Parts: sequence; C-alpha cells; structure tokens
Amino acid sequence: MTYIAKPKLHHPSLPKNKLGFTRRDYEGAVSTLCAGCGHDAISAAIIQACFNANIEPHRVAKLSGIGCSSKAPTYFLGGSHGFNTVHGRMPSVLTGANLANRDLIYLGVSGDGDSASIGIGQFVHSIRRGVNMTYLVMNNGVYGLTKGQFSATADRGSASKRGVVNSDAPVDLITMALQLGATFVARSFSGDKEQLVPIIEAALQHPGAAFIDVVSPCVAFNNHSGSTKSYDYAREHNEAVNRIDIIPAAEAEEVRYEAGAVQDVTQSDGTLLRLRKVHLDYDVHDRIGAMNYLHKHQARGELVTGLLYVSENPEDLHSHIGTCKRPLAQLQDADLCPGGETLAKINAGLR
Ligand SMILES: Cc1ncc(C[n+]2csc(CCOP(=O)(O)OP(=O)(O)O)c2C)c(N)n1
Ligand code: SF4
Ligand SMILES: [Mg+2]
Repeated sequence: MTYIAKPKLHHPSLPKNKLGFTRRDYEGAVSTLCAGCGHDAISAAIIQACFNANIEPHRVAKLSGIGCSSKAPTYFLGGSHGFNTVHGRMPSVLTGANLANRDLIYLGVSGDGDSASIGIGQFVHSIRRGVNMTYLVMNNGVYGLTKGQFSATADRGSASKRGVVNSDAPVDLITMALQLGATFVARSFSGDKEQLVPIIEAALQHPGAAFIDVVSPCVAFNNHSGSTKSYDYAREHNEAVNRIDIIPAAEAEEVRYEAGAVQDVTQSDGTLLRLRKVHLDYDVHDRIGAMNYLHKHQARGELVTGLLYVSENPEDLHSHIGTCKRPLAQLQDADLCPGGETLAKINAGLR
C-alpha cells in the first residue's frame, strides 16, 4: 500500500554503485498495482537502470499522465522530482519543464490509452520537437485503470476478456516515433529484464527524444488467450533484433571487440552501446529500413523487440531553438535585461 512507507534502513552488505547508492535508494512507495502486472516489472527495470547508470535520483524528473501505468512512477525513484499530470498531458508538461531546466534527466511514463488516444497529439508533438527525454509507454492494449476497454494499440482481431473481438486497426507508436524523427527508438517486453534494463539505461543517457514501447501485460483484463498483449503471446512471438550492453564513457577504452555479431555505437556523451546482434542484416542507423523491417515482421505476426533505431547525430529541442546552456530557470533579471540603451534601440526599431 502506498501509505505504508518502506523501512529506510538498508542492510550494510547491499551492493553500492559509484555514487554510494544502493538499489533501495532508487525505489519508491509499495506498489498498489495488481500482483503480476507488467508495469511493476518495468518499474523494477527503471530502478535497476538508474542504479547501473549511477544517476543521482534528485537529477531525475519523472512525469506521467493518468492510468495504472501513470501511477507507476510512485513506485520508483522516490527521491526524484515527480509530476502526475492530467490524462494524456504528460508530454506538454514535460516539454515545458525541460525548456525551463535543461539540467534534469526527463523520464515520461505513459500508457497506451494515455498516449495513443487522448494524448496522441501531445505524443506526436513532443517527439517531432525532439524533446530530450525518455518517453516510455507501458503498453497493455487496454485501459487497465478503467476496467479493460480496448485501447487504440489493441490489434485488430484480438479478443477482450469477455470475448469481444476488436475490429479497429491499431495505432503503432513505434512506427509513428520513427516517422516523427525520434532519435532513439526501442521496443521491449516487461518479462525480458535482460533486454529492457540496458535499453532504459541507454535511453536515459541519449541526448534527444528517446521512445520506448514496452509490452506490459495487464493480468486483470488482458492476459487471456486471444489477446496479443498477454505474457504467453509476447513470449511466443518475440523476435529480438539485438541485445544491447551499455558501457560508460570512462570505461570505453577497456572495450574488447568480439568478432562477428557485435556492433558498437558511440553516443555523443561518449557512452558506448554494444549491440549483440541476433540478426546480422539489421542496421540500427537505418530509419526507413527499421520501418520496413517492422512491417515485414508484423505481417508474419511477429513482435520485433530490441533497439530498433538510434541516430548517429542526435539533436534536441534546445539545439533547434538555440537556447543558452544555462537552464532558463536559473537566469536572473540582470542576465535577461540587455541594458537601458539597447532596450531603447529595440523599442525604437519597433515603432
Ligand atoms: C480527461 C480524462 N478522461 C478519461 C479519464 C478516465 N481514464 C482514466 S485512466 C484511463 C485510461 C488508462 O489507460 P492506459 O493509459 O492504457 O493505462 P493503463 O491503466 O492501461 O496502464 C481513462 C480513460 C480520465 N481520468 N481523464
Ligand atoms: S488493472 Fe491491469 S494494468 Fe492495472 S494494475 Fe491491474 S494488471 Fe496492471
Ligand atoms: Mg493501457
């Protein structure tokens, strides 16, 4: 229960990261989600990724909308900044916060209902603007919080718990993110921590719009046969294009190159993404190729997972509009006022 605080005492033998934090320092309140909900496994992956990446919790701003998925940030990073917005409005609030303070690490958490229905316009514009963030959708194909109605990501032909078949075409957020210019695009499955943790770690360090779609079964309303977002379906149809390891900049020189199915991708902050390729023909820098690959495998009923696209030269909204390096929120009157004389000239030029 959220009102039951977790004990603050840590066992002295718990492993610590480079900052001296234990995994417990990245946890939040006790989850109130259903036992077995995929969203809890994703929260655990976020905790592990932040621990591994040596992120200071107070440097993270976690924002969400409304839904079981959007409640999840309460259950991780208790020491971070948090904002639970109105349904579907996470992206615009995150964009504003990011513009005001570019020094924080932005993590937007949303659901398929939150992002693919009421918030679809918000999703679209935050991605096309290239906001520096990790935008993670916990995708279960239903509105879990309001008792299991089909969401816009439910596949045509998939069945609800009550046996109703969905006749609408699905919204594919991954294809949209690719088309809209996201510079890091990945898909994973809540039940595949080995794949998901490094993807989140890499996305948090990516200097641009990073989008992650995570299939996250709703055990209460979408985990039956006939559903294409159930644990069994995701396991049976998972087609992983690659596995990634992430190597911090400081350790990059120790990297040993393995022959064959390995590709290294250096991010602009110096961190190295090491792709252990399952499919040798898959190129993570080919945006159009990724779309074609996804469509081809989707037609075969396969769910492609892994790092699907990463730009070699990512840019973000701040670089597009030329803001100063210092966060706008820290600027004082004196920094903003050009001086009386210059101001008089500007005013005269506008008369
Ligand atoms: C403006 C508004 N409209 C509708 C709702 C009702 N509502 C709450 S959560 C939700 C859908 C949540 O679905 P999703 O984002 O997929 O999250 P999940 O619970 O499946 O994780 C809806 C329609 C609301 N809270 N606010
Ligand atoms: S209703 Fe579904 S999405 Fe919500 S907590 Fe339960 S299992 Fe998770
Ligand atoms: Mg949902």
